[in-house]
Amino acid sequence: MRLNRSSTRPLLLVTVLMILAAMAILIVSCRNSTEQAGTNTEIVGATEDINAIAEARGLTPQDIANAVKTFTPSGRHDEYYLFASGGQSGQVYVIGLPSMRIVKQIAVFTPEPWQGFGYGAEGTMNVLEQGGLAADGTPLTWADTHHPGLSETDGEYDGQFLFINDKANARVAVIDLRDFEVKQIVKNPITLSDHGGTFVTPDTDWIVEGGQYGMPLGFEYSSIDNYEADYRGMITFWKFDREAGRIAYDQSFAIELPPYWQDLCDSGKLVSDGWIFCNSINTELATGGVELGNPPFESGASQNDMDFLHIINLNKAAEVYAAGNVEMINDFPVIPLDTAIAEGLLYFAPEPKSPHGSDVTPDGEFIIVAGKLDPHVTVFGFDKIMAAIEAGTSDTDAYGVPILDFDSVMEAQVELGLGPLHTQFDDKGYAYTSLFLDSAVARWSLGGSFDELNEDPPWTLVTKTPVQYNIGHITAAEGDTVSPDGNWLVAMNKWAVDRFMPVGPLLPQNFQLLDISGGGTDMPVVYDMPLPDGEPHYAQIIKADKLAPWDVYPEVGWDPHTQAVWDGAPKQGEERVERDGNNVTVYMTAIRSHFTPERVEIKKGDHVTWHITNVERALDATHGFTIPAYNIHVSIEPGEVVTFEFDAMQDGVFSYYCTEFCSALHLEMMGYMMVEPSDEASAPTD
Ligand code: K7E
Ligand code: CUA
Repeated sequence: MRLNRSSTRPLLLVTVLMILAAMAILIVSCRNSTEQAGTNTEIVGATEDINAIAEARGLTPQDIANAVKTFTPSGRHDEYYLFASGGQSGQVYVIGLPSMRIVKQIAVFTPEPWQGFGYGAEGTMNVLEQGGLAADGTPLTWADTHHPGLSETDGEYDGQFLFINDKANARVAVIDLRDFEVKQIVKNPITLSDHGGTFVTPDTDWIVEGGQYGMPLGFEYSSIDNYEADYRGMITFWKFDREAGRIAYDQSFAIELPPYWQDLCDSGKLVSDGWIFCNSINTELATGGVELGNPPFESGASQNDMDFLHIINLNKAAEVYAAGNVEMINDFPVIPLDTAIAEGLLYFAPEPKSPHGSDVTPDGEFIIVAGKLDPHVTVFGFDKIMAAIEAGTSDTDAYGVPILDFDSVMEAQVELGLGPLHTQFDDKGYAYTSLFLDSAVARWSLGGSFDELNEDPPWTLVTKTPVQYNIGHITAAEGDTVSPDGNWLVAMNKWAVDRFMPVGPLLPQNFQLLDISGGGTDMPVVYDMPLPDGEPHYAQIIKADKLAPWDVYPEVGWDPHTQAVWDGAPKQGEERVERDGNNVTVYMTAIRSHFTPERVEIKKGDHVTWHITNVERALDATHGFTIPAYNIHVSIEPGEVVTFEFDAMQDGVFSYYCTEFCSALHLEMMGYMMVEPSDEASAPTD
């Protein structure tokens, strides 16, 4: 069904449209240069007169060019998937590029009704419960998602899995890209907040979850007066079992770190494969207390000119873990800080100044750390780091971690502007860094092997494009791989301010698409997209043809949580209601436009287990199912079997029905669950 993207027809069409657009530009700019925002002229009917439309809508030549670059006609698919964190929604957005159309929201950490996630369906309830319990004993149902990470093979996105972290509760989720559904949530057993995740190693052997705020590992209480002695940072390495499509909890481990606030991490690649790099803040060990007359965190944690880039030898750490050289905290293996130092698997390099972002270049040779409170990005050379480690150092921090000499590991510093945060890469030897305070994207030239790819001298700022406004992350097409594509970049702006029609005091985010295919100073914003959710920190962009999602589940009776057929799934012709004492089991099928059975008669107090198989094989023939008053809602995609359980605590008549408008007789796709009152005084029935 998908269009052949290598066909020349779209190209031809684009060329023709470009020529038409260019003609329109000339005419519009001659006639209408003073009337920029005029939208008074009405466009009547299906005119193909581009000049007239442009004039009527007050479009500039640049607007028309941008529109032509991103417009995607009905039925044509996008070239890229953008997987964006859904921020506080605890979910993931799937967006097509270059059209910037939202195609899906994947429920991850938060109940989501349409997908029937967290409203009874057993598999989804299990995933939520597995994700840890809140203080009151109920499953955590929200998350602060930050960094989605696509699975990789040989340093290239492979389109199989997506991981994402929850900063608020230090959790990591696994999404299977065959059906775009979350399969697993792991709760970090030793700390409460994370940030440096999720990042994967080049073959997805490990999923990195770096910590954030210092705390006593293992959730023990200790007064904040004991911060230096009792509080700690950490980094966790989750082993990924690709075959099982799950994190192997019992093959995973953590490293104890000083109680600095570890921030963003990245995996080494190619030459630096096997190493992990995390920036940090609050090496001051500030403990706040502005109400007591102490400096507030914002200044207390920003005193030092230098913080510490954490340089971790992951391969060596894995050996130390395998040798059992660990301490158990909450039954989870942790390499103690002293061991990490003694085994030479942890080093620091000074980094200016309260930095944010740590990004490894596509060749693995350089690590870019953005200054945040310094107008520079600092480039560290991996070979220089290795040489400095080899040469040894006597300098250590207060915890005994060796500190490498800044000048001997620093390759370059590039002044970009105010508030540099995150860096991405292209195929032309450029790096791109978001500038939060400047509200801009900076393009700058890399050195080393990248030097030959463009005309610009190495390590220099080439151009800046203003964005609207307060940019956080940027993400480039295939931007974290060993071979970025270099055509598109999305600026993820936190403030929209005046970009969209007013919607009250809570405004959307603004994702802006930048065309980075030209070199030099050519880097226009071509599309603004409001994202009606806060606050998606990061996203990754993958070539669409790398994914092979299922159209429908492979076989009827498919359990998405085992990714296999379940033998017990209700089959057509074998639908029934079984009773065993107070336990009732319903075997139901769904097909346009009826459920079988259409009557389920039970008694108050029964424990009900209900299975429904959607026996459809047609694309998009999803049925929903709800029982009023019982807060049950499931989505049953073609082939899928869903199970839910409940206690029939309320008697009465309940009309269950299909919630997806699946056919002309969808309204008739219903049935009655009759719950007969039972005599409370008598013994349980049967
Ligand atoms: Cu800069 Cu969580 Cu990656 Cu937000 S983080 S922007
Ligand atoms: Cu099935 Cu509506």
